[in-house]
Amino acid sequence: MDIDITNVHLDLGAGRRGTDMGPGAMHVAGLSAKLERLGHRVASVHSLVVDAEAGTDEGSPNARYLRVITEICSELADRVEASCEAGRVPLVLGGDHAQAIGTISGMTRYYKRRGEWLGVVWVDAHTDMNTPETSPSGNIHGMPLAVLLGHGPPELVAIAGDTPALVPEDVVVIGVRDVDPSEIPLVRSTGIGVYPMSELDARTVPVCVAEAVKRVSRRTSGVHLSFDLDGVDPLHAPGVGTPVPGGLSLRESHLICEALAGTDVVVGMEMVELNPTLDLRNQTGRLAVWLIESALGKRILGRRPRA
Ligand code: 5AB
Ligand code: MN
Ligand code: MN
Ligand code: MN
Repeated sequence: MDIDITNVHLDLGAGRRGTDMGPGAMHVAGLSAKLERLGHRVASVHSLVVDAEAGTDEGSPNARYLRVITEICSELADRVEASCEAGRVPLVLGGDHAQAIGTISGMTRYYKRRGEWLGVVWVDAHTDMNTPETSPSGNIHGMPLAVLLGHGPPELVAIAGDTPALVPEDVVVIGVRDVDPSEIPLVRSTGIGVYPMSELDARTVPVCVAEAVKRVSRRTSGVHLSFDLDGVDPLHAPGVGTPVPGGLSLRESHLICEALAGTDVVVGMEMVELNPTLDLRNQTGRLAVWLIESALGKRILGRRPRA
């Protein structure tokens, strides 16, 4: 694969500062060298930063920093769309999860234009389906999936173009264990696929993951993995701003990545919500890189031969 890395130095979508340093921590953990060792080529590395002046304008408390988040997501969407256009794989390093609005809108602009669909696997402790009307915090990182399905601030929805980025049947969220009562109606009415931890426990992770991958690949031209590190149990991923106990184990997290890599459907990936100020000796940063390797083809007994 030819990979375009974009570092998104954004933390204004979250309630806690520090995810803007996430990309640096993943680079310190050796990301580029590890990708090259897998046989990929890092075609470019580019950084996006928040406009310093706009970053002081919090705006409405129901959608904090909407203006600056719209700006950075629009820029990100342009870059990602260009990567797809050039046949390269966008790898976006976060940054808080609001960035997914830019990443996924950019990707689906490319697919929609060709009359094709993009599948999304969203690993997360949360469903990220709030809108300014339902959000308990006003933090936009709790809203990106709603926006990508066409709900929420119109300027964010519009980054995908005339129609919403995603269709609910092409979306699954895995690892869920903290949903706000106020966002449940939208989760239910849209009909996205949700795998809460309780269902993963009852039906087993491999069965659910296989089913989830099948759902998002059924009619799509490729799958994007939006990986929120708080999906992983805080025991293994302490460096996140909104930790929730009872999450995915280390191996279960890899299994999701390996299952996607194994079916050759991955066309894009983002790793988000890494907050190095809360991490322990870059433990979560190193895990993030290891998970990216798994999603992009790493195998314990060597790289799977390319077809
Ligand atoms: B994350 C909460 N639902 O909306 C909200 O980390 C948390 O991108 C959102 O999944 C967590 O503020 C957003 C309480
Ligand atoms: Mn999230
Ligand atoms: Mn989360
Ligand atoms: Mn979080």
